[in-house]
Amino acid sequence: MYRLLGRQTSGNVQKVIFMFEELGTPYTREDYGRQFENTQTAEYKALNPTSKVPTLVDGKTVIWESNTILRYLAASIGQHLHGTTPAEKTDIERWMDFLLAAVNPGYLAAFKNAKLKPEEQTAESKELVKDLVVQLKIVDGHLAGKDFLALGKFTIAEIACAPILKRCIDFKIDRPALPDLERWSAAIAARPAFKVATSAAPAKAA
Ligand SMILES: N[C@@H](CCC(=O)N[C@@H](CS)C(=O)NCC(=O)O)C(=O)O
Repeated sequence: MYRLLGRQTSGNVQKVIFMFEELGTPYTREDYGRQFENTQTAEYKALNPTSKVPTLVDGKTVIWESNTILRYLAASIGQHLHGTTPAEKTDIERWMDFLLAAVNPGYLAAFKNAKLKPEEQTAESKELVKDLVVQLKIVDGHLAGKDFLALGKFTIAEIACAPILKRCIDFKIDRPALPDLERWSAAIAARPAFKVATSAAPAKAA
């Protein structure tokens, strides 16, 4: 049985729950991170030296970095959610990498700023949020006339990107309408597996 370690409120943990629920694969999830204060222990660090969540344990194999976990699960049990050829795979994976490299800095800044008054927000964080809008416009432009990020089908690009991009859309930030991104996000959010991933369900017993 796969063991997923990570609190459900984490967008990166939600990606992995979303994947398992799409696959219909049995797994257990245990609450780790933030308020559970259990990721700085030697035991957890031996599994994941970053002390971040998620971590996936598959027998003797331990995987961390949410997008790497998705690639691992796709290769192991979810080939239909990935491409077949190297060219197909790169079409999918570039959006996963783009999420981490280009979207994530502004996403984290907007996430932190949402809890602060405007006067408490740093100039640097405001610049990052402006850049987030630039990145979201790129995704919006890419999705014009398309239902999916890559290959014309639902893939691990959607599983990696949707939990985070939905939060970006929901932030109260200064941005134009992003109709194609919003349409795509609403369609992915309507999937039962996404609803399970983003609901506040307690951890299943390990
Ligand atoms: N790039 C990593 C980021 C992991 C990460 O930053 N996780 C956050 C939650 S989204 C975390 O562990 N925060 C500290 C905590 O929950 O204790 C991944 O995608 O897995």
